[in-house]
Amino acid sequence: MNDTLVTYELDGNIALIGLNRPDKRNAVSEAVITELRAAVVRAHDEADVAILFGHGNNFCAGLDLAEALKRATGQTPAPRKRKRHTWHEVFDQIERGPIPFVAALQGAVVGGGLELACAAHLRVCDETAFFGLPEGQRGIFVGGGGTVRIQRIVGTTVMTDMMLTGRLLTPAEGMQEHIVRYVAPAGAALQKARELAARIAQNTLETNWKIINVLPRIQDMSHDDGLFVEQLNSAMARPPEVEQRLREFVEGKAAPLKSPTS
Ligand code: 1HE
Repeated sequence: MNDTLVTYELDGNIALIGLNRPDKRNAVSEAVITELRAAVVRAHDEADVAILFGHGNNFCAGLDLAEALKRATGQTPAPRKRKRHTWHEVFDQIERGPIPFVAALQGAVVGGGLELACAAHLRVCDETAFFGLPEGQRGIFVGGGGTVRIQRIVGTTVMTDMMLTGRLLTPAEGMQEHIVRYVAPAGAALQKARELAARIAQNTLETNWKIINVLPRIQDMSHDDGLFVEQLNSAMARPPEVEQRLREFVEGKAAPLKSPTS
């Protein structure tokens, strides 16, 4: 552990990205998002798989409510321009980037913490985990992509219940609602995530890229479009003549490009 808000470690070809604000239950401030963005970009460059976890007893207590209060009361001035919401940008980099992310979850996985977890491609929790969307109680609304990601995972009925009543889900309910795929003993979520990441890292980069980038897009398509894109992707191997054409150019044997007027 070090004194940054987000830790980064490279273990072979697996990056470990840790939310590191345990005294505030890893609540997500703008500074956390900035460090998370840097860690994710670095993992894209250096790793084949990444793990997202929280230092301490909780994965993440969601939006930093103290910062939110400052914004709500005008103590933090509103930005002059409308920019893309930083959470949307960074969570999309996780979900739609070049490498798979595994989330290791324990304790509180609530609000924006659940939204962040759901940007990962595979989630494992331990027996201490609980999942919730307390936005209703705080008088706010989900803003980290939850309406898109969480709703697709658990469905409208479950998400509506979680938001209206503030109901917290147990690990068993998390399994039932597809929030997690694995439940480990208390304290063992990160170890389980490392095992899963090591297995995922044995796949080719190309197939992992297709699994995390093609599958979710096809989910958003019609039946016909989905089958068409599946065929394109399953037949995406480069035909042998590509190498020949590239070689011709590199070796100066390709026909020169003609100007439109010649
Ligand atoms: C925080 C936050 C936070 C804790 N922002 N400071 N999220 C929530 O509504 C969840 C709010 N948090 C909690 O309900 C509880 O803290 C927990 C169930 C997560 C953990 O309970 P516990 O008993 O272990 O810790 P605690 O005593 O409540 O909190 C410890 C410290 O962390 C305390 O600060 P301290 O200076 O008094 O020690 C808390 O104030 C601080 N803390 N959570 C700021 N969230 C883009 S839209 C997303 C919308 C949302 O995410 S809404 C959900 C927000």
